[in-house]
Amino acid sequence: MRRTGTLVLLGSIAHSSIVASESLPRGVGPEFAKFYESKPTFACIGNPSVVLSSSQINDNSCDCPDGSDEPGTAACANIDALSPEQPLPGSLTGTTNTTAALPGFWCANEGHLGSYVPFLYVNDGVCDYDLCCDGSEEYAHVGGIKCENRCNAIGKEWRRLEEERRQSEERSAKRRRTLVKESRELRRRVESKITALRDEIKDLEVKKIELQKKFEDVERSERGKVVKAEGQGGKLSVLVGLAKTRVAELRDTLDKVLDQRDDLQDKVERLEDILKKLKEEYNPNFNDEGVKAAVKSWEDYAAGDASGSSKAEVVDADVMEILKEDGETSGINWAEFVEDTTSDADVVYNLEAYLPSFARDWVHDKLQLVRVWMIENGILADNPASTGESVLVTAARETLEAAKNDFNSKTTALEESEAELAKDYGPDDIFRALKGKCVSSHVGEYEYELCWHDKTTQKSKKGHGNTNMGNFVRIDREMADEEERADGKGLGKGQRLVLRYDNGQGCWNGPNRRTDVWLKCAETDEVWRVSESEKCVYKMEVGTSAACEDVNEPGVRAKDEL
Ligand code: MAN
Repeated sequence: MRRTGTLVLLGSIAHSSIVASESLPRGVGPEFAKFYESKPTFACIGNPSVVLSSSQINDNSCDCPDGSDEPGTAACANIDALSPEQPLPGSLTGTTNTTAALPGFWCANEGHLGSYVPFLYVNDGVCDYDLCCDGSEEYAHVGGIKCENRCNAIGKEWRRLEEERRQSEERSAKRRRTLVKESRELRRRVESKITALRDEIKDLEVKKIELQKKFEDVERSERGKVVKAEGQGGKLSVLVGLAKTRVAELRDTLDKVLDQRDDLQDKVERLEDILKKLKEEYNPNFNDEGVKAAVKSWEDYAAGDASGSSKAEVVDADVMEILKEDGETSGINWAEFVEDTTSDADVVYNLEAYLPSFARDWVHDKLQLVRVWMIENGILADNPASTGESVLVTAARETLEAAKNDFNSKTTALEESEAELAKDYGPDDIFRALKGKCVSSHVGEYEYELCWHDKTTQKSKKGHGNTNMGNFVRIDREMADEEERADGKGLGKGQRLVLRYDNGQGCWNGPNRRTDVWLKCAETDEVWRVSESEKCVYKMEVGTSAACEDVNEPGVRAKDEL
């Protein structure tokens, strides 16, 4: 049919009960009825100064400059905005400046929707059922044509399709509501994560200051500690350290006493020799009382010595054994005690080795705290590490570092969450629920994939690998101006959401690939078509319920309506 596809439903009155009254002239639509009330005269609608007799209405002669005297004929079709370009041969005005008062010939279409038909189509010998299902525009039966009234069938089919469309719209709206709900929940989770992180960071700030102070205090007090290297480990080890020092002192004293004894023994021997000599060489006949008494005392001393003393003899070999340096083969092997670095505290630490790895860090922290507490309260001895840093200082430093690391990672997580919350996820935050999900479609030699708020990809069906067509940047709005498609899978006319994906894989000798993803409301998410208007600049047309109108749930008032 010649007009199919170019027809425009003019001023459709979406209610079949609104029809022009019987008394009105043919072709007058309901909204113009008031101009045609039965009067002897008729004033042109757009030019009321031009007054005609009522009999001039629909007399097939265009008398009004705006054509309003011919609502039911094609006589004024030349000034009809829907007619071909002016001026036409026979045009009254000869200009295109005239504005037609009426939008067209009114077809009441009872049983369907009333609509206007361009005046040019009136009595042109063609049934225009798309606009005039009752066939009333061919009332003159030009060339014998008779256009039967098909409004019942056409109206019924239209209502069926309309019902289908309405149901689909409802399903789309329902899915949209589900997405909005999911998005709200996701937003709520990010918000509560942010609140929790802010609290934790605040606590960690305080904790960091406390731990810094504690670390400095511990470091200071540890620097002044006396019991260090010798007395490693627990109380036993301290005792061993003290005993070793004591034994060394005693051995030193014994050594000196022995030297003194030997000196004294020398002296005694020399004195005995003198007295022995005196006894042997003195003159008993010489009456010297002093010499006689000395000899007598010597004889008594010598007699006592010869009878043997009951005193225990100190055996030199034994003393020499005692004086030998302690080591593995003699005396006490101190190393057995001192070199054993396993301290009482280590026993506590070793418990960790038996734990599963996921619990180890947590338990380590707790044990560290317990251990420090025990050391501070004198229950455990401190255990200097090989670095020379005491365990107490190490523990304080590690706890401080752990708090700092925790603070830094939580600060980063907070920044990420705040940025995430500030991102544009479209009306009602709806794309938050879709983020990371993908839809794809086979077009030509490629499979094209759209991942919401992530990237677009061109996948070769011949196994040439995937090409990034852009990474998500932002959401824009643009006007679409395309014919509606019969299957509804097209952008149509009106404002549409456009997702920009930029900076994809570089194009051979060209810019980086980018994609504009145009969205139109649909029941299911689907990539309808992909085109490459310029090299490596792609346009994806996608149906999704995320792009549907923000319609409220039936029976539920929106907040601002209350
Ligand atoms: C590939 C595809 C095409 C693109 C050319 C550019 O073949 O990504 O879409 O036009 O590269 O060289």
